[in-house]
Amino acid sequence: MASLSAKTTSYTAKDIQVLEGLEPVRKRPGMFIGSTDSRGLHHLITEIIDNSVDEALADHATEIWVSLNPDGSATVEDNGRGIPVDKHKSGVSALELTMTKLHAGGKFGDSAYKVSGGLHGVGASVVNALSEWLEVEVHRDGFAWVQRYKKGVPESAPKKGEALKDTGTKTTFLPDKAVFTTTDWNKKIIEDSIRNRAYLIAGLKFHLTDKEGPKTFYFEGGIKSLVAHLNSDRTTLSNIVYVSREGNDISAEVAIQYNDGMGEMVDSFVNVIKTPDGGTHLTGFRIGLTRAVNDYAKKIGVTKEIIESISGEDTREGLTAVLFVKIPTNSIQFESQTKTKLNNPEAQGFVAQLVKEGLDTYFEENPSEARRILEKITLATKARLAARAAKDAVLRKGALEGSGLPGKLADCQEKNPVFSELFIIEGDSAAGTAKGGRDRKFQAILPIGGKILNTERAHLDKIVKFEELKDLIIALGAGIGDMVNLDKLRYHRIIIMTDADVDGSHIATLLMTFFYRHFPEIVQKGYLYLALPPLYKVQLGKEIFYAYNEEEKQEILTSHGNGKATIQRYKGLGEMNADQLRDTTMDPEKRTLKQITIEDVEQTDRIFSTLMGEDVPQRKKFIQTYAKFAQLDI
Ligand code: 0RA
Repeated sequence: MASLSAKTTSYTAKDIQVLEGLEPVRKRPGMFIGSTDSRGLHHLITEIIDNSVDEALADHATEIWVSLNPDGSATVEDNGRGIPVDKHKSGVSALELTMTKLHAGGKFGDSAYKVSGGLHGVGASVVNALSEWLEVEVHRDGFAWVQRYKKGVPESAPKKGEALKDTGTKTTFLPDKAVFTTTDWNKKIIEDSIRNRAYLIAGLKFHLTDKEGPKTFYFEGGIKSLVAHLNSDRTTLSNIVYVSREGNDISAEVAIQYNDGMGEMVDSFVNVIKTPDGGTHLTGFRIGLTRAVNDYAKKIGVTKEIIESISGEDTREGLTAVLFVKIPTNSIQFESQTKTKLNNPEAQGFVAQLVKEGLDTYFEENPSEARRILEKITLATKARLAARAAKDAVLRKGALEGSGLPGKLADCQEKNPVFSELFIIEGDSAAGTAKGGRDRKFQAILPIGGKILNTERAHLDKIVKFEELKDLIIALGAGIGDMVNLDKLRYHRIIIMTDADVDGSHIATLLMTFFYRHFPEIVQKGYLYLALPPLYKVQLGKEIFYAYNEEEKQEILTSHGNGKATIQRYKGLGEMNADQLRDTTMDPEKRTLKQITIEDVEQTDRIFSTLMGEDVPQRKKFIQTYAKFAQLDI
């Protein structure tokens, strides 16, 4: 007892020291991890993961195991060298210093490219300070060593355990509920950061285990695999061009592949941290791309007039690319607070040169693919020039014809867009009924007849010539293409109303594609909706009920004792009269609308590409799989 209490006493003195060291972290956690919400919570786990990733980048670890445990703790284990456990000159083990000293800077083994540094690189000690408890187990020098901490304070020195031959580090920690507003792990966030890291570090294998079991993330091809993944649902125009180079204080890898679509997907990373706002490395990438394209265009005799008109945007139509630069932690510069935009000036020239030379070589060695890419780019240029002319014509036409609004539009009286609704309705007859059922004060009606143009792969020049889309663009009032101005949008509720059948779903999808591609902000702001007309009318005696799906119909029947019911299945909007349409689908007091959101832009993009692209078998498979949700959940 006496010796135990003596030990406790001796640790109390040190406890105070440790506490003093980590006190600022517990006092102002936000200063170290940004926030104490879910975002801050997840910084803890990425910090620990990135320490293992550093060990992999230094070529000492090949596998990382992450588990989310039933008690809310998380474990990160690697097969690296193991954190050194030998005593530092201060008499404390290197392991304990790592876990208790703020910015135990430079760490020990020093790999040049600490992945996390400069961004979240706060060190394991911060995670330790913000954990109810943390346990670290090191396998090294032929033994297991274990040390436990509470809120950053060691319970004892590292304890030597059983003899074994392997090496590695395993950290388990329980985030402190007193610090965080939530301590629930979000698997998607963790999975995404693991997947990114697995893609960026070719050959590193991750395992993520939770109550649903283990999942492995391993991509032999590194960023080439990531580009292949991003393009997996698309028709590609070239092989993946891959180039890499190591400089003195910077290294870069780039993978590039064109597809036949119109979108641009360029992901950039600095030391495995995603830089969604780009920065100097991305600017360098664009410069290199434009120069290589221009030079090759000259070489194959594209006219001077076109070459001079090629814009950066044209070179990136259908471009999928991943750009990964590594810069030593202590010289990374990010712009301002957000830390999502790289600012190192040397990155620009370095990446520009790498991309230029890489593409020059690729074009030279693969003339038929190069020609295909150049054809696509020059087509984009020509279409852009044609669209500008056509768009000007559309706008002029609008200005010339009085109010300029399309003849088919039954507009509302309200002029404030905040209170105005536009119903885009399939078929003239349903639109006629809706005109009878609307409240003309604030509800406008625009009929759309049949299938509209598939805008997934149409250039703007074709779109503005397509009569019904032109009418829609003019009715919206916000312009089109590079002139979109949402301040001029005439309605803040745009409601697509189609029949509840296959054709109706198709038309709704085409319209959603149109908005997603040309007015993404309308979707982002939550202005786009689907109307949900009922599927059944159930008449029981004098009472009328509307059912919006099979279950509701059954419910109505059961709750009325399955009495004598007349059931009408609406095959289309046209079968309802104006009152019914108003009561079930249009009246804000009674209707249900499905708001179209962009939950996950990339996912949505993929769904649209699959639904609207040319890969018919793929589309069929998708529709069969998701038919039930296609209308509701996109
Ligand atoms: C410094 C030196 C050495 C290993 C590590 C750090 C190390 C740290 C972490 C953090 C998570 N996993 C880790 N694995 C290793 C070893 C130096 C040597 O053995 O020469």
